[in-house]
Amino acid sequence: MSNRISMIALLTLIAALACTACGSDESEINSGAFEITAALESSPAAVGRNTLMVTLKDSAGAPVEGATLVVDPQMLMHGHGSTEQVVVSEMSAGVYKCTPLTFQMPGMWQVTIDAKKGELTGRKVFSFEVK
Ligand SMILES: [Cu+2]
Repeated sequence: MSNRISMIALLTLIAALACTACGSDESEINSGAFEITAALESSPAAVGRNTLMVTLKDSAGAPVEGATLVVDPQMLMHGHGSTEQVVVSEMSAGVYKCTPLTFQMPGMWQVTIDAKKGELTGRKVFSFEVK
């Protein structure tokens, strides 16, 4: 089990490095027990308050209700996070509204979503440029 986890971590790292190498501004990594889909309510992301809609499904594609989500926006190049705490509320089965996602300055932001339900955990990390 722990071998499998380190293999997933390694593959995730390779994927991250590969995407950095290809020079893309946007990257996306999904790992763990869930299929996590995330979309900003209005795109591209703007300086100020944004809203993120997250859809959580299990490996069979069924919506995951009642999960705990932690959403953490970070500006890695500057070593700081957001000025506001993200509040998560479940709107319907497996659909979570995360707001405010506050980007206080333009540039590259990375958002990490950690999902947990019972023993199952999953993570999605994605990054994009805020203009
Ligand atoms: Cu910054």
